[in-house]
Amino acid sequence: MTYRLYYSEPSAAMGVRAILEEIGTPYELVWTDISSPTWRDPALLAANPNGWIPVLAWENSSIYECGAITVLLCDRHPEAALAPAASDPDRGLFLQWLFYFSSSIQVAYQMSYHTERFCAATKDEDSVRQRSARRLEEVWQVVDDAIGENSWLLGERFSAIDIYLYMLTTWLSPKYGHPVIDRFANVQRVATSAATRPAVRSVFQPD
Ligand SMILES: N[C@@H](CCC(=O)N[C@@H](CS)C(=O)NCC(=O)O)C(=O)O
Repeated sequence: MTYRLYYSEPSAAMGVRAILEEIGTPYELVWTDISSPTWRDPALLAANPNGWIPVLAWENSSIYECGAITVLLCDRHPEAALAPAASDPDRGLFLQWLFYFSSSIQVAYQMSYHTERFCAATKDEDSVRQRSARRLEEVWQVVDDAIGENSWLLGERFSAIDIYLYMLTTWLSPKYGHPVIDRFANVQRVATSAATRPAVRSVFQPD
């Protein structure tokens, strides 16, 4: 069985690809053009009517949403030890950060990068853009405080959400008025450690 990942660079699909690399399972990339604000490949729209990547397909199934794909891959490949099992005391925290990343942090980035989707009138876009930059400060501060002196989000145990965290830090952009990562020393430490893992490096900093 080979997974198929609807993919583009840079994009949210890169975190899923790094997880597939960590697992070491066969996968194919379906290179997908998301550059146009209006046009999407019908094959992508059939798999995800939102027109977003990532989409993960396998056998006769496919799903979208980074968070859902992360849980699915971790659960289908427990041998990779990328997530606490359902009965593990750390499972709750794993899910908490995964949902926080996709529902709070990713949305704050969307407010910055796709401001028009959050405004009824063009005149409001600057206000939303500025607020989203401040919102990113707020949400990253929450993560930074929670990490404290830990090595990873789950303490001393690496998991798939550390890859997700790293990917999200790569989206911080001074051009959009976002805070610099140095403001969040604990987040930066986890991101730097995640980035040095061979699987992650092979996706985000290929030779
Ligand atoms: N909630 C979705 C968001 C995915 C997302 O925003 N993907 C971006 C790439 S980074 C995309 O496809 N953007 C195209 C668009 O927004 O039209 C997820 O977590 O998978």
